[in-house]
Amino acid sequence: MTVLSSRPTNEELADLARQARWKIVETVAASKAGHIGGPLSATDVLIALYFAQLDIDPAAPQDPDRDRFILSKGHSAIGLYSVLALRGYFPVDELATFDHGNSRLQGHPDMLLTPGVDASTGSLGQGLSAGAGMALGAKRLGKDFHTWVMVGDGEIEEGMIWETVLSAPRFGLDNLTLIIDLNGLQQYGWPSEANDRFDRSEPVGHVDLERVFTGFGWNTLTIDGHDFDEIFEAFGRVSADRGVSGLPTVIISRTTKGRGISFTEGTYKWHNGVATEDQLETAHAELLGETGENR
Ligand SMILES: Cc1ncc(C[n+]2csc(CCOP(=O)(O)OP(=O)(O)O)c2C)c(N)n1
Ligand SMILES: [Mg+2]
Repeated sequence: MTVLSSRPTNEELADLARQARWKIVETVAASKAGHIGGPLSATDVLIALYFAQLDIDPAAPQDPDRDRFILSKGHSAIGLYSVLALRGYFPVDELATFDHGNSRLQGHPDMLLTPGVDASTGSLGQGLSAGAGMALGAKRLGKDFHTWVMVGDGEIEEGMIWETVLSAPRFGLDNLTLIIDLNGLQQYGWPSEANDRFDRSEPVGHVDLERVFTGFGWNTLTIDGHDFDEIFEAFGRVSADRGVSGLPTVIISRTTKGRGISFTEGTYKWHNGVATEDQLETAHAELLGETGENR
């Protein structure tokens, strides 16, 4: 179904990711509000999904047989919109309307407004349950499509996530893949005696997620979520497992919050934020400029 004639090279994907990252920071600055760190950590995986993995057609966003993708960490909407625009779901220029009252591109994804958005999200913790429902529905209807869900690492503190982690293997959902964007930061963390403004790092740093998910009966893969070879190795294993283990797969995607721009990388302070003119210049040079670092 996908309209791309062949899979882009890693270099082409990296170039698309840089464009998407620029659109994220530029759009949020123009709208004067929005999230930065979470969208930037997820960009490479989103580009890999939309340009080389998902069986989709931007011209037929409601095709009942399309693969589904749910951005459960809905505050990263601008990251998804940037990738959807580059993939051709709507004009890239429309990103300039982000978060405006009458825009199709709201601050959190709205499946009734935006072509390519498969679930409305933003209240953290709900997307995996919705995805399991889609995967179960596909089984019941005898459809082949695959359902992908991305959650944040802070988001998995939500109890509803674990209800589905418990039940998805029981329903044999090998057509469901969970991606955890493990960027080591959320918005706020545990109170700390050493720092009365909270320790904002490592929301689940004390948890061995591989052991936990394996214990719940999931196939478990851990990757560098900024390395296209590792991303595609994981995607390949998901595809190869369809009809084999009968189990859902979790991809633990190790990433850096704010990835790609020097001043946003690795800090909770850019969970959300609006870049100044000077910062926009720096971001543009680093992402797209000839002399930039091209991270
Ligand atoms: C149920 C719920 N509680 C709180 C929030 C506010 N909130 C938005 S983003 C965020 C932090 C999420 O951290 P993480 O899941 O690690 O996302 P990322 O690091 O990818 O931005 C919080 C608490 C929310 N959107 N939904
Ligand atoms: Mg996080």
